[in-house]
Amino acid sequence: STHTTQTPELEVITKLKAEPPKLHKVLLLNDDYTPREFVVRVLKAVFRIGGETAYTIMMTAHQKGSCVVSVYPAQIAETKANEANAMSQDAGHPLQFTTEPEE
Ligand code: NFA
Repeated sequence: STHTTQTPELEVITKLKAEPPKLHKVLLLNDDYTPREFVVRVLKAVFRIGGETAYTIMMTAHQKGSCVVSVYPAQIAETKANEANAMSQDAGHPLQFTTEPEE
């Protein structure tokens, strides 16, 4: 937001613009133990990703070490990663999701 003094007599706000939300990526990290089908289940349930896309994201992380799942406003990204990590922990899998700021 920008605040500009227009005259000596009166400060005039010429512009009050909301900043765009800061976006964070959610990343899926590979591990050697979590079953592929469980990864796909979490992607579908938490991130509302369709089965074919979920399978492709899972395989990309499997082959490359990590994969961007989606990009959200920072607080939503954190919540989604926390939900996915809780699902994984509850099921006894080491599967991990992380977040990082978008470029
Ligand atoms: N690498 C896991 C396996 O071979 C599958 C996996 C993919 C795990 C993506 C985590 C992320 N069972």
